[in-house]
Amino acid sequence: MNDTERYLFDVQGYLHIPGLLTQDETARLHDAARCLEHSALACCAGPLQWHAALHNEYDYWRHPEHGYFVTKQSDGGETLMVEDFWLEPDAFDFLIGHGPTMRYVRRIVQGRISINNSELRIRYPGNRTSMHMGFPHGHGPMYAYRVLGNEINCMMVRMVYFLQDVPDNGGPMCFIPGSHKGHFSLPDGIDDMHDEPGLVVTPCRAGDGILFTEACRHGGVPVRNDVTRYTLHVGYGPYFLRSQNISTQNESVNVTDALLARLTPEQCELLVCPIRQPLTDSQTVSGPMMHA
Ligand SMILES: O=C(O)CCC(=O)C(=O)O
Repeated sequence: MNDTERYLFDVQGYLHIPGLLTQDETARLHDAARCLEHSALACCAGPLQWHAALHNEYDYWRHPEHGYFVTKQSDGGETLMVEDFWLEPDAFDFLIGHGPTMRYVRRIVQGRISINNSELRIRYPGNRTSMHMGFPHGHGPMYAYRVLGNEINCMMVRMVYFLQDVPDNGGPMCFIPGSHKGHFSLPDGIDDMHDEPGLVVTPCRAGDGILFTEACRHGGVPVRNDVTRYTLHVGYGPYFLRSQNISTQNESVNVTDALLARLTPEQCELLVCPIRQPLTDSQTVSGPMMHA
């Protein structure tokens, strides 16, 4: 992240990064995302296996072999969400500690960093992502945006990888720039995201990234063409933040022995911290980790 990018990130609360992934990486991830969609949909045909403890409005299925979580949500059209997508071997592994990404994240998260969130979002035609965060929710301790000692010092941030072109009508992300520093709630009576004052829609090309602080108000405008949108979302923050996936919020990050065995020690350190011990396979995939 150069000084101009840092300036923009500070002013806006997000940064559009063209060409973050190579063409080859993007194509491989897009193919892998579509394969994962098939196994995730098959998973959803099975019995319901999980009820998120903190968000009991979400029903989850868990892949019996690889251990990732799948949920479906409907806002207009449907979203299929696969949390901990890199538990599916092994096309996604290189994103754990991805050099170009880490060079951005290290400029805005200080000290030891870990990954706290990973989602494949599949947004079908008609679907939108409702606006969330901004003041006051985004100012909470886990999402805070601060500048300390002349350095940006964020809590949770997210990198989104675009695996295909997402034009204006393809359901791009949208932001309220500057809302990470806002002090007032959205005025009453605004029900449609397009009516939110200051909304900026961010169409992207395949391989682009968007980095944002969770403090910034954001969402995704409806998919109005007939193309399913595939994006990968990875959350980073100081090492002491626990999982920010909905399925395992504030618990340990969901890893399996199989995933850790194929990663480098540096990659493992991003997922597993001394005070954030992972649950082992025997505690997880076989069932005792299930919530009531
Ligand atoms: O991709 C979208 O449509 C919205 C993404 C989002 O809300 C998030 O990553 O937190």
